[in-house]
Amino acid sequence: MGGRSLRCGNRRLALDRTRVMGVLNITPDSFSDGGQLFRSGALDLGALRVGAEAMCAAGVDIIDVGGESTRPGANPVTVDEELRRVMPVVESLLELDSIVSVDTRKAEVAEAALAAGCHMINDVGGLADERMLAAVAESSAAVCIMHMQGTPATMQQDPRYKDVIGEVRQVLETRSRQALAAGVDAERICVDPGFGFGKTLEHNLTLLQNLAQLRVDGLALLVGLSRKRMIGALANRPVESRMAASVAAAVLAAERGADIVRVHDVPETVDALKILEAVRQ
Ligand code: HH2
Repeated sequence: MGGRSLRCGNRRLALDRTRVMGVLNITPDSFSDGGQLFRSGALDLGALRVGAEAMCAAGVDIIDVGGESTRPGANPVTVDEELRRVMPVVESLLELDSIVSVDTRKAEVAEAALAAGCHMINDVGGLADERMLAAVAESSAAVCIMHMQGTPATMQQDPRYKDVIGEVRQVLETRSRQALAAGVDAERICVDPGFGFGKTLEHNLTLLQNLAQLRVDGLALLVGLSRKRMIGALANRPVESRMAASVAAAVLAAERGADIVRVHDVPETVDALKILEAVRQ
């Protein structure tokens, strides 16, 4: 069978249309959905499972489980705490039909998740942890390499670029070529410009306007704009009222070449992308 696809362990995701990655944050402090899955401090696995099943019913392609908030100013969590949050959820979700991704910057968390059978590692650190590349290379899982300037604690203090498109592209090119050289097949790699990760509103808009230039070596392109600060700034909406603007942003990103959009509002985004698909030539 021809056509582009992303290999995710024993699954293959055809990239013949824009695919949807649904966010499942296992964090008490994520900026838009933090805390909802914690009841009196303990993780509510039942509620989580119901949420994940609803995403599957709505047509999600990938569920992205994250145990550390990376919102601007967020404090890092320890490896043990991240494992405690993420692993029971990964094990539960692997019983479902979806591709399961783990959003982590830590090689130790990635190693445990890969050993449990997760299909993808979403590394917002862009392979900054030295062992991350080896962990992914030894598996057959997919990896998302995201661009971030600085670290979540300080990244929004004073982000600067001479040429934001060129610089982001350069980093994605370098890191993905390192992955290729380490033995990760091209069909297992996605790249992501990392909207809001060490970027001003102007930087984010420049990246979105020129998204097509961020396609690196034919690799899959993933984009996360959902409910972010830039969406809030443009629509003048607090975080709980950013759904419509986020869906619009996802459609625009898809039209400009995103293969996968990472979103909180799965049913609405799936519907919106059907309209785009119907008018696509
Ligand atoms: N954005 C966030 C987290 N992970 N991964 C990729 N590949 N691309 C992104 O743009 C991206 C990401 C931040 O959003 P969210 O998970 O909603 O918030 P928090 O980091 O506070 O949990």
